[in-house]
Amino acid sequence: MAGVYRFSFGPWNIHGGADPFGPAVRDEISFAEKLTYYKELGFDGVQFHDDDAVPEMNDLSPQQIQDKAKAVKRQLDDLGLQAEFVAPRLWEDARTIDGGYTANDPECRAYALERSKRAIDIANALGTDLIVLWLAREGSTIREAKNAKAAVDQLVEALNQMLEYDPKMRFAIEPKPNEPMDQAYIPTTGHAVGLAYLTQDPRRVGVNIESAHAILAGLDPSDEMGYALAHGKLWTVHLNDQNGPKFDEDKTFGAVDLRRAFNQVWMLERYDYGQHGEWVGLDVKAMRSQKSRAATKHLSNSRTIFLQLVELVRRLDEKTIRRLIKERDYEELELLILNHLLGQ
Ligand code: XLS
Ligand code: MG
Repeated sequence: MAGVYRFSFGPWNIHGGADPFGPAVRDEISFAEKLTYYKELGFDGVQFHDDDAVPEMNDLSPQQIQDKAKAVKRQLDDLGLQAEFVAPRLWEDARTIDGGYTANDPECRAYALERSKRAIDIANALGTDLIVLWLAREGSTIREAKNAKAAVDQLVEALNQMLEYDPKMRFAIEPKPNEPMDQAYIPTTGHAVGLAYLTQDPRRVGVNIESAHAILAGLDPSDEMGYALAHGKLWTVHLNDQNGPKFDEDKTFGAVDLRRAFNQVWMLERYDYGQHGEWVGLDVKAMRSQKSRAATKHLSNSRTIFLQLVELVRRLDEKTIRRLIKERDYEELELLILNHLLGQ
């Protein structure tokens, strides 16, 4: 049965345009105002970093954090929005300079874990059972400074403690091969799934696949999705696009390679993604050159492209495709796909 998709994005996807080489070029928009854009852009779900929901949370008590998060839940309710997930931000505080769960200093590791527990509290207050772990600084700058075997043990230990802290919460690891680190310890979906099986409750550890991160790892995002789906672990996605292996570009979905985007949509559509409550999440950046009023188009455009690709997938001539596969006529199959993408 053809599914109906629900879309989400995080408030960081609407931003002033600052990059490592220059300052913001657009006015900052408040969180409250960003929330009012969701519905008009076609989105019902909000992805959160813990401190998107509760700014300055390191200065607050656990109770204060929960109270503030509950107030945000009321804001969401008023606007008819839902929280999709909460991700602990473990890459800005001074105590996460050397990593979060894999920092060499045990006090810094303890901070990372405490912060993650507060993120779980926030998720509960916002009414979601999903935590996304983007393991930003869990990697190395130089090989010799850290120990890859010990790092995996530390990640398992941290996950076990989080699993124990809340027996209902699920954890989706978002793999990324590099940036900000030279090398990440959990660079691909395979690594993330492997890590899940080392924990005390593998059923509650899955993945968030970001298209750009797979491409940065030299992999095809739809194959990564297939791998996660085979394990029953594709719990959310961060769709976007990426022009080759360089810095993380977070381009509009399909903007670089429409065929690659089509194959991601086909994979999701084939396996009824979304039918068990999964959201179609986007993680896209507006071009820095974009003027303020137009700096949300990357979101609505990504959604539109996704839905147009769904239509294309549903119109595929499956019978001919099956015949061409049987005949092993992959040249003809390729032409069929290209013609289909060209609207022929
Ligand atoms: C960065 C990540 C980040 C996460 C959320 O590369 O994609 O935006 O998705 O923390
Ligand atoms: Mg992402």
